[in-house]
Amino acid sequence: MAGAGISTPSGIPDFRTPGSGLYSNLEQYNIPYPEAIFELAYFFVNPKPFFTLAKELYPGNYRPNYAHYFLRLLHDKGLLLRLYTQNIDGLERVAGIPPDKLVEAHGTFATATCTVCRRKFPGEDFREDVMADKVPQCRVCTGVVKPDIVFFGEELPQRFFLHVTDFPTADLLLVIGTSLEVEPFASLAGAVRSSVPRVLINRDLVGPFAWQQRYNDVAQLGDVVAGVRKVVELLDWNEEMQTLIQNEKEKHPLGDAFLFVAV
Ligand code: CNA
Repeated sequence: MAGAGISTPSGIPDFRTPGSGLYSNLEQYNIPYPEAIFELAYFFVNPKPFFTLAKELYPGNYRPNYAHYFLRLLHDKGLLLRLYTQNIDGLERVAGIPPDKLVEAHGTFATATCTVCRRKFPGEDFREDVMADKVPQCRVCTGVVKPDIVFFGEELPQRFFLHVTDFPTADLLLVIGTSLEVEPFASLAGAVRSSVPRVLINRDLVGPFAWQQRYNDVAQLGDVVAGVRKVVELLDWNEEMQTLIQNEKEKHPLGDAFLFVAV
């Protein structure tokens, strides 16, 4: 289970970290209260603030970091049952984790839907509009097109419910970079068998790690990248990580400053 904390090392602010988090820096969005940016009622009146954020997070602006590549390595080794992420930055895909291994629980910019006629489009079709600060419109009915990001009160994607059965079959749960404050995602941490170790890698204790610890829970507190690095060292996967990251660097020779930040 992953959250915004795996992407802060890539330069994307999370929500709740005081000072740097999005909730402390809302002036640029000109919204009455933080949640308004993800509320449908507000969006229909004023979609601009959401599209300002969308412009920032649209795929292509940021690069994955060490934490994403660790998850990719788990996949390469056949050890990743599923990656449940709350992130909407798409960096798991960019890191090479195939979409069928992913549950993007709070949606994605990879696709978008017309709010009027419900036609679906590839998110890429609206990149130009979003980058030009234009609210994207449906080619067919001219309705506002909303990227498939889950707003408050909207149903989670089907895949969330389809793969929830992964949890009782897992034999290790990693919880990385999340405040575990958003439901129903947060409760999934309780859905693994009680004999299954749960490993939290995060700046602080969160969710059941704070209030309902199990005897076999492990918490690696501090910076996400440092925590993941420690796990990689314990597993003796240093070399494989380096090779993977080096190969990725060669694939993306330009514009990957953030990859280097965290490596
Ligand atoms: P959150 O509530 O902002 O919590 C982030 C957690 O990560 C906190 O516990 C932080 O202390 C911790 N954290 C942040 N950076 C680090 C770091 N470098 N090292 C260690 N710990 C760190 O975010 P959640 O994901 O838990 O909340 C769910 C929301 C946030 C979802 O709906 C997302 O869509 C939304 N979000 C996503 C992104 C993104 O896609 N990158 C960015 C901002 C918010």
